[in-house]
Amino acid sequence: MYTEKTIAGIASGMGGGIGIIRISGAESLKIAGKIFRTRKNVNTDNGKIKEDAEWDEDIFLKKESHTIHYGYIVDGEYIIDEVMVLLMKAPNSYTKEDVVEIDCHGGPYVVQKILQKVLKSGAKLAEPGEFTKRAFLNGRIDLSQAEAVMKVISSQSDFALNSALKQLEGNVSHYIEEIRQEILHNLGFIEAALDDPEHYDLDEFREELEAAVDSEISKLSELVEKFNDGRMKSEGINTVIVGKPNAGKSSLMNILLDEERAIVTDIAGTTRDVIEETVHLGDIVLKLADTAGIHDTEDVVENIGVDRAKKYVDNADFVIYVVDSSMELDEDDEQIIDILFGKRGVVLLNKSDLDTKVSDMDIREKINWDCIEFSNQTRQGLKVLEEYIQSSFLKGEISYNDQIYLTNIRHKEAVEEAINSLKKVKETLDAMMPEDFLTIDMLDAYKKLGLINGETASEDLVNKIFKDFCMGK
Ligand SMILES: Nc1nc2c(ncn2[C@@H]2O[C@H](COP(=O)(O)OP(=O)(O)OP(=O)(O)O)[C@@H](O)[C@H]2O)c(=O)[nH]1
Ligand SMILES: [Mg+2]
Repeated sequence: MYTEKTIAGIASGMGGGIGIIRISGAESLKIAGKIFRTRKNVNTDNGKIKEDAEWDEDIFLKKESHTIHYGYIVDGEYIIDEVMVLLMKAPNSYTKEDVVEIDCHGGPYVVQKILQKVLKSGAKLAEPGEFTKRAFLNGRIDLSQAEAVMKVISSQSDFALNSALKQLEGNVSHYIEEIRQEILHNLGFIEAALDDPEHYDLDEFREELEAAVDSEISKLSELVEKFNDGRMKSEGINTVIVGKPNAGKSSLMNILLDEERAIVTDIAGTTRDVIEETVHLGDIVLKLADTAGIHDTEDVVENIGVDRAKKYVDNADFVIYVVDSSMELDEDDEQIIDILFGKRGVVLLNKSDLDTKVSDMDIREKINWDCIEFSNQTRQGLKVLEEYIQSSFLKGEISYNDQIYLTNIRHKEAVEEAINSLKKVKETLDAMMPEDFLTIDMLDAYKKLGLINGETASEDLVNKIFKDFCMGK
């Protein structure tokens, strides 16, 4: 069992009606007992504790696990707040340690004051993610499940929540673990054959091994292939709005957001930095970025914005190219189209409410993207655009079937590295190289996959992962 100092932190978000202070560790029941009093022990008229009343600080040590106790948190002779105290004794708690949760009134001042009192009574302030880290170190959940906790918290769509919950249940770890066990099994056979060539014939085994490695590579490759799909569905589609100055990009951003988020003026070069917002379109989430109009300019600030816009296009899953169709295409459009090649996207022939000078044909001569006649003013084409994006990314309905999705880049990288090692195993087999070469690469694949559930993760990696957690989790 991983034992460390008792930790405490605020587990609730700011501003709710109820605040939660969580304490975990061997001292947590004792600490809570010190600062708690029941109704009998306080005088609510003057907000003080009754001096003559007896108090047993070990009260919670004697209470059953999973019970709730009503009373007051006190500081010296004064009451701080009226609370409920929840006891979850080891090992039946989030961290597998003794855990106490204090439910108090949700005001930031009161919550902080109780936390300070808990800290003064012997607990240490929890680092971000430290509760979950203890759950991991104490073996209650594995690393991929710990990461899923954060995904549940940051979910912004049904798909995200659903895949995070499945990961939390351990479906990613189980799937990977099955493949690991297969590798381990084969590895065991090779080692046995090397030790005892009389009883194990490796030559016969080669074919079987090759087939096994092929199937492992294909299962893992499928995970990698689906990664982008899973990431987009779960975290959102990185969507970038580009175009020349004054084309109507910020106006489009505002319409999609349904609020006046970006500044819109008739002055070219209004948007200078990238503005990012999240938009929900039915089941999908767009991470929308409005960028500075791209054109040749001497203006230093504007130029930085233009460079930034280009970088966003590089990383985009989807690009919305806004063209002011009331003006002829020019060299700046050529420059924009150059950076769009190879990307996925759509062209909006904007300002269709004015006299139009650009048609789909003019665009199609230059880039093979679909065009939508559009107007921010009359909202012509808005529905078409929304449906276009949805149908481009949702092949059918988003389904919540049993498919395993990797949505974490760390997992994807580990899988890719394992695939590389397995490919080396195949090369060794094909080249009829000595068997001990096989074991090195197979062991490597086994270890790489072990990074996902944390079995082979270094302390540094574990610390790095939990650093990104929120406070109190
Ligand atoms: N008639 C008409 N005017 C539009 C339309 N869309 C935008 N505008 C106008 O065009 C001007 C520029 O709009 P913005 O949305 O600021 O354009 P932008 O592409 O963000 O421009 P920069 O930030 O300078 O790159 C504003 O005066 C808008 O009111 C449209 O569909 N029809
Ligand atoms: Mg703008």
